[in-house]
Amino acid sequence: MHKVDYDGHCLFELQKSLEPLLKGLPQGSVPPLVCACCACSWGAWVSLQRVQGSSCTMLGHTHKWRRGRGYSSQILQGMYAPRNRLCVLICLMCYTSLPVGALRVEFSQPINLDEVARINPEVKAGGRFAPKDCIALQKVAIIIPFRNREEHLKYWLYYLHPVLQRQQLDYGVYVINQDGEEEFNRAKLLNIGFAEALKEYDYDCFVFSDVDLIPMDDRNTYKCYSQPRHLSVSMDKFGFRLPYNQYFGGVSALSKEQFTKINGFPNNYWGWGGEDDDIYNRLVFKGMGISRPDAVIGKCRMIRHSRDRKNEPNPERFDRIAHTRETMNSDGLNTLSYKVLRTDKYPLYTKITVDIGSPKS
Ligand SMILES: [Mn+2]
Repeated sequence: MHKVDYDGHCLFELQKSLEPLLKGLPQGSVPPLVCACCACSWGAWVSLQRVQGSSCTMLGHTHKWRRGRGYSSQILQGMYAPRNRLCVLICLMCYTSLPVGALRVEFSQPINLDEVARINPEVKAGGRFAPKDCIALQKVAIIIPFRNREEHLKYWLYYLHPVLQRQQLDYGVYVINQDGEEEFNRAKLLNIGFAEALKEYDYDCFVFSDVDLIPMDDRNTYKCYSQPRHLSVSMDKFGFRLPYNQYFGGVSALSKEQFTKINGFPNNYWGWGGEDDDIYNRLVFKGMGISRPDAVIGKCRMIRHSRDRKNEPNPERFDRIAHTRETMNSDGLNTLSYKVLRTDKYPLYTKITVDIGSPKS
C-alpha cells in the first residue's frame, strides 16, 4: 500500500482513494506518481493531474473538488513534478485545519469546560482523539502531574485540545493527581502516568507537561523524535530563552523506548526542583542527546502563580543530581510503587488519583 507522510504526522491510505480515479484513466497511461502533499483547506481529497512543464491539468478527483485559495500548481513545481507525467496531488485532512503558526495565549478570561467540550466535538471521553481520515504516525499519551490546579488545567485543555487535533495526533490526556498532603513529587507522578496510560492503549510516545505551560505556536508538535525532545524552550518566565543549556523542565517528549532505556524518571525527588536535571543526566548517561524546536516555534507561556504549599524547594536535590549515574538503575520504573485510588473519565481528560506514599516509605 502506498502511504504518504504529511509533515510526519499522519498516514493517508492513498491506494484506496485512488482506485476509482485510476480506473478512469485512458489505456497506456504512465503510472501516476505521488508528487505533492498540500496543506489544504479547500475541499479536495485526492486529485490526479497531468504535469506538463509548469502547468497542471486536472484529470480527476475523488470528491468535492473546489478550486480554492492556494491552488497547487506552485506546490507541484516546488516539490516533485516530472515532465509530462501523471501526477497525483494529495490533500490530506481537507476537512481538518492544519497548524497555523503563532497563537495568541492569555489567561484573563475564565474558562468553562462544558463550552470547551462543545467546541471540540471530536474529542472523546477521557480526552482521547484520533484523526478520522488518516492514520496518525504516533500514539501520544500526554501526562500532566497535578494537585489543586483546577484553574490552570482549564486553560491547558482550552488551548491544547485544538492544537493537538491540528497536529493530527492519536492522543490521550492523563492528569495524574497526587492524593494527600505529602510533598509534591512530579517525577514519580510522571512515571505513574507512563504506566497507567500503557494499561489503556498501546501508546508509543509520552509527552510530559506541567499543567501551567501553554505553547504559543502550534508547529511545536507534541510528538516524539529520534532523540528525547524538550518542547518548552522559550518560556516567557525566562525571557523567552533557555535558562541553561541542560534545562529539560516544563514540557518534554520521550518515546516508549527512550523512557524505558533510562529506567523512567526518579521516584525520590520530593518537593520542588532537581528531578528535571536528574532526567537530563539519565538521558546523557544512556548516550542520548536533546532535540528541540527553534526559539520561535518553541515559545510558550506559563500561567503565573505563587509557590504551592507542600512543594518547597527540595534541599536534597543538589546531592541527588550529583549521583544520578549510581542511582538511576535502582530508582525508576523498576522500583515504582503506588496505589490508584480512583480514575475519572471526564469529557476532556482522564484523571487518575494516586497514593504515592511519602519520602520515608
Ligand atoms: Mn509553574
